[in-house]
Amino acid sequence: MITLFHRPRTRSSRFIFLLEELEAPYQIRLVTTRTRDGSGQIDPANPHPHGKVPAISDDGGIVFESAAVALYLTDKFPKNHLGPLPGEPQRGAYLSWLAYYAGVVEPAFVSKFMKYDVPVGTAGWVPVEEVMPVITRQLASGPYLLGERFSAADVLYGTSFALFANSPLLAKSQVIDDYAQRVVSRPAAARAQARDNG
Ligand SMILES: N[C@@H](CCC(=O)N[C@@H](CS)C(=O)NCC(=O)O)C(=O)O
Repeated sequence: MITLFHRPRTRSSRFIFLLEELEAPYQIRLVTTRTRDGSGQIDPANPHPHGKVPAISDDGGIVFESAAVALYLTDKFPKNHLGPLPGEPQRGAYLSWLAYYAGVVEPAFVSKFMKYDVPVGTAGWVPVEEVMPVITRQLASGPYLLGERFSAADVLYGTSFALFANSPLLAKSQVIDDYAQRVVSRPAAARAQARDNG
């Protein structure tokens, strides 16, 4: 049984979406986290080393960080084909998009939000303005990052772009808007929404 350490309306919400897609057995453990306004506290029950969400426990084994949690879950629950397994042709692409999300996409958006100039050539990531054309080009070859195949990578990217839909952080793009809508209009997303408060 998977336990998802979760705070509503945060990065852990999309893991309810993923668990619903996977039809995996899971329970939600609500935790508190620190918040930007300083009102929240790390919850000692949360196994994430910085008290962030998401984290999961699987019969005592702990997995933290969104990309790792996504990969762990799609490997463990392969029935609905949410992630190519070792040996499948798209495995490398899948791992790349997950790692790119954690190592490039998120830092790029946070840099922009903080109005930091990305020290290109030094930082391991690049500005949002370099990231988005890569993703848009990728989506030209299919409705999802892996072409015709919907995967957990789309849960990460699609929910993020849906969140930024009206934000100045994300330049208007029909391709990205359509993609985000395609992802968040899936029935599992609605089921996840209904469980977001635990
Ligand atoms: N790198 C982490 C980021 C997780 C994260 O920052 N989650 C936020 C909620 S959206 C959080 O727990 N914040 C509390 C804190 O920063 O202490 C991941 O990708 O899973």
